[in-house]
Formats: sequence, structure tokens, C-alpha cells
Amino acid sequence: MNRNLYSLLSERFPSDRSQTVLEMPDGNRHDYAHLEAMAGRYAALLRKLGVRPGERVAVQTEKSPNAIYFYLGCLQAGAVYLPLNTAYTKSEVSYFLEDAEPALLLCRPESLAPITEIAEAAGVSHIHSMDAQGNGSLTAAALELAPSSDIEPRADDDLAAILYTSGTTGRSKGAMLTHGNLSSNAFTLHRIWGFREGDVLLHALPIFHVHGLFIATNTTLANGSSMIFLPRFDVDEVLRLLPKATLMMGVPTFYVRLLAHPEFTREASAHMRVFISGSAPLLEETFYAFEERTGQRILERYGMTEAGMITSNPYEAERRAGTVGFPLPDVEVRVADNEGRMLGTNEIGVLEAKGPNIFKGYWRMPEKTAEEFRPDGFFITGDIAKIDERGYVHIVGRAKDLIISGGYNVYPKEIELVIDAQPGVVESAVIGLPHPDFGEAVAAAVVRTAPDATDEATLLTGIKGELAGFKLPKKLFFVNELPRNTMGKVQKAQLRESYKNAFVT
Ligand code: MLC
Ligand code: AMP
Repeated sequence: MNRNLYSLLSERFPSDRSQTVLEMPDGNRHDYAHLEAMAGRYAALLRKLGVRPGERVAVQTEKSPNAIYFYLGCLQAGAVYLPLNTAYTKSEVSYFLEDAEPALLLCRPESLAPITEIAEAAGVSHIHSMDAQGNGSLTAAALELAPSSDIEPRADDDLAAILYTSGTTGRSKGAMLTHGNLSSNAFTLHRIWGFREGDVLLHALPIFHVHGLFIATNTTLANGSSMIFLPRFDVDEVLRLLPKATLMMGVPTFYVRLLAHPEFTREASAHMRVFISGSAPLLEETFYAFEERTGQRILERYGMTEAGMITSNPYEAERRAGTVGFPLPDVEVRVADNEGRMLGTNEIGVLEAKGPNIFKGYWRMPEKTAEEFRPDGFFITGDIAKIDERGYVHIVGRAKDLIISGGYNVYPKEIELVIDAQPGVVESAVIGLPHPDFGEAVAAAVVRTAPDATDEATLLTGIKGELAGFKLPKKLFFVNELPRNTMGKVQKAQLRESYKNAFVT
């Protein structure tokens, strides 16, 4: 049996292919016949260009229906899809191209000139563009071809995608996800979240990460139903379109922003089957404020790039604030100490997970991969957790030095390396501080060579070209020295305490 994710999803497409798969904010609809034809054309184009199964296809484009169809065309042709955050700068993209060596790069038309040079240097054979409407050289070439219906035979273990995730060392790692990883999540979540005929998902997430690309899209396709496809999260647009939806998935910032809107009322949400949150901790106060306003409990789940979804609060039983629920039915989790010894109920340690959802390893980093697995195959998530007497998992912190801002991960080391290289800077320490909208915001304590050596504006201008906008510190604090312990290690907890009210009152 062909275990290609696209093959498994297409078995669930409605037999009447004239049913809607994507509804655009202007009401324009795309049906499953169109999705299949476009995916088939993109697959035919990849084959015509000589992109072989297992070769990487890097994509940095705006969200559009054609971008989704191209993702599916890559699956269909057996290519390995490699999405890149649209906020990444040229220097960030350059690293991914050199590391992944894609056969094809799809970028925005305005990036063609600056990126072509680095892509050619990285040996990329085919460079194409796609604009925010999904048009450009790739789509033009695909439209010349007849749709292919051949779906490349793939096994569960074959790669479907590589998603880069930053690392504690500041160097990004490519998490290799297989067809089996993605299909296990798609069909398990489809089942446990009660997907049904007539469901309409409000999709306002970006499509270059696990949440918007795999969880939201693959579960919808596994259900053969439709999504309202917003280019980005805009609270007014979400409220305008909510009456047409039955479920929504979002990062906590989405729910914070909805709650801040006076038109988000019990009536406005009464028809909704479920609101799902993840990618960052949902504050208990948001959970309870949401329940008070709407009468509904947000269903919080937990996952990560390397593992897709790991746990979820139940759809039918009690959804508990401050918890991420139970392991998915085909996933095992445990809490262990640093030596890998199992801990008991309510004991706090590092969460480890094992199951068909866990990635195959980091691209071309066998040692790094080996470090993150226990000998019995459990993956060390780096999240600090406990499991209570009822079996609910609580994420209580992070072992890794990671900031999550509005659902995006930021690794301090990467920012510190860029700040430290600026003129007039001795050293820096980057921390996450509580923020009312983003949950956490990036901030930096900076030691200068002399008080007049540099200032905030100069520093920010200096680092802007190198780092995606969401990684830029929203505040800089100039200090005479960084707090250190007797071992010389920077005391970030002390910095976080000193500046904890920088964004909140
Ligand atoms: C944008 N900006 C951010 C930011 N997003 N800053 C900090 N954190 C963020 N998340 C900055 C921009 O650089 C810009 O800066 C300014 O804010 C306005 O940009 P914007 O694009 O207009 O912002 P907005 O549309 O308001 O975006 C906020 C957001 C978005 C929360 C809607 O970030 C978002 O959609 N986040 C979802 C992330 C996500 O999908 N994560 C899933 C990862 S998968 P300036 O200076 O230029 O004005 C995963 C696994 C799992 O984690 O479990 O799901
Ligand atoms: P990423 O590497 O972008 O996939 O981010 C994964 C990280 O997001 C996890 O390791 C967690 O730290 C965090 N995360 C995801 N979902 C939740 C959640 N519901 N609660 C707390 N943290 C979460």
C-alpha cells in the first residue's frame, strides 16, 4: 500500500470533488477538483524539472491557495517540502539553502534578485517565484502541463518535510519528518478532535510551521472538509468570518486578541464546535476569561516541530486549565530526571515522548540526533513537565533556553551572537519577558565598551538586516555588567526578575 501522505489524504477527499476545500475572505471558493488538478500539475512540473523523490524543495512564499497546492504537489511527487518563515532575512535563508541543498527554491518575486545569487552559490538548480496571489513563474509553468494523477510510492519512513528549528547553540537544525510522522498525527487528531461532515476550520495561521501547515491543513484534508483561508491573523477579519466556521486553531495570542475585542461575545461564538490552542502556553487567566465570555473551554494541546502533536486535552471529557491533557492514543510520554530515570506522579522533570509522530532525526546531524534520544527510543523534548494523578500533563517550564513570542520560537544564543558582533558591544544576554499580547517578548541586556559607544537605535539598525523581525528585541537595557554566578555563568533568572514588569504593569 502506498503510504504517501497525499495518497492517504486523497482517499478521504469527498467523492463529490465539487465540494469546497478553501473559502477565501472575499467568498471565492476552491473545490477539491481544483486542489487535485493543481497539486497534480505541480507534481508533473517537479518531475519534468527532474526533481527526484527525496530531493528538497525550499519554499519562502506568502500564504495562498497555490502555496498549499504546491505543498501537496511536493508530497505527491515524493519531494521533501522545506517551508521557510517569510520573516527570515537573506542571511538566514542562505544558511538553510547551504545546509539542505534543495533542488528547487520557490520565493517571493521581490526576493528573486537578492536570493538568486545565494541560491546559485548553494547549488540550487531551479529558482521560481510565487506572489501573494499564488501567481508567478512556477504556477505559469505548471499550468502548461496536464495534471498528473501518479502519486509517488512512499513508505512510512520516507521523508516528507524538513522544518528548521533553532538550537541552543544558535545554529538551526533541520527536523526530518516522514510521511508516517505526518499521517499518524493527521488521522489521530482528526479522530480525537471529533472532526465531522460539514466542519469548517477558520485558518489564520502561517503555513510555514507545524501548526498551520500540518495540524490545521492535514486534519481538514483528512476530513474532506473546508477551511476559511485568511492570509494572516486579523482580529476584525476573524470576527467577520467566524459565523461561517465550526472550529478554529490558534496560538494563545489569537485568543488574547479576540478577548480584547468587544464584539467577541457568547453569541458570536455560540455556534463554534471547538477552539484549539497550542504552540505556546495558554495562560490560565486566558482560559478562564474565555470560558466566562463564551461559555466554552479552549482545548489546549502540546507539540513541537520534532514531534508534531504529543498531548491534547480531551474533546469529550474535562479540559483542564494549565494542562496540555493526555498523550495522544498512539504516543507514550514519561517524565524523567536528567539521567533518564523515570519520575513519579506530580514529580517535575523533563518530558520524553515516543511514538509514530516522533521525527527521524536532524538533517545531517547524527550526533545531535543521538544526544536527544534515550537508548529505548524516547525523544527528550527539553520541556519541563509533570503528570498529575489524573494523568494530565502540565508543562511547567523549559530546560532549553528558549523564548516563545506569539507562537514563534526564538533562541537567545542566535540573537546574542548578532548583538555581540555589533560595534561598541562587549556582550549581551537575551531573555524572554512576560508580554500581554505575545505571551513572552524578546529583550536584551547589553554591556557597551563605553556609554557613548552605541545606542538603542544604532544597535537595532545594525541587527535588523540579519534577523527576522519577530526575533528583534522589543527592549534593550544597557547595563555595566551582566550578573554572573561564581562559575561565571550569566544569571538570566536574575535579569528576568529585574525586568519582569517591562511590558506588563
Ligand atoms: C510579528 N511580530 C512579532 C511577532 N509576529 N514580534 C514578536 N512575536 C511575534 N510572534 C512583529 C513583526 O516583526 C513586526 O515588527 C510587528 O510585530 C507587526 O508584525 P505583524 O506581522 O503585523 O504582526 P501580527 O500580524 O500582529 O502577528 C502576530 C501573530 C503572528 C501572533 C498573529 O506572529 C502569528 O501568526 N503567530 C503564529 C506563529 C505560529 O504559527 N506558530 C506555530 C509554530 S509550530 P515591526 O517592528 O516590523 O513593526 C509549533 C508547534 C506547535 O510551535 O505546538 O504548534
Ligand atoms: P517549535 O519548536 O516551534 O515547534 O515549538 C515547540 C515548543 O513550543 C515546545 O517544545 C514547547 O516548549 C512549546 N509549546 C507548544 N505547545 C505548548 C503548550 N500548549 N504549552 C506550553 N508550551 C507549548
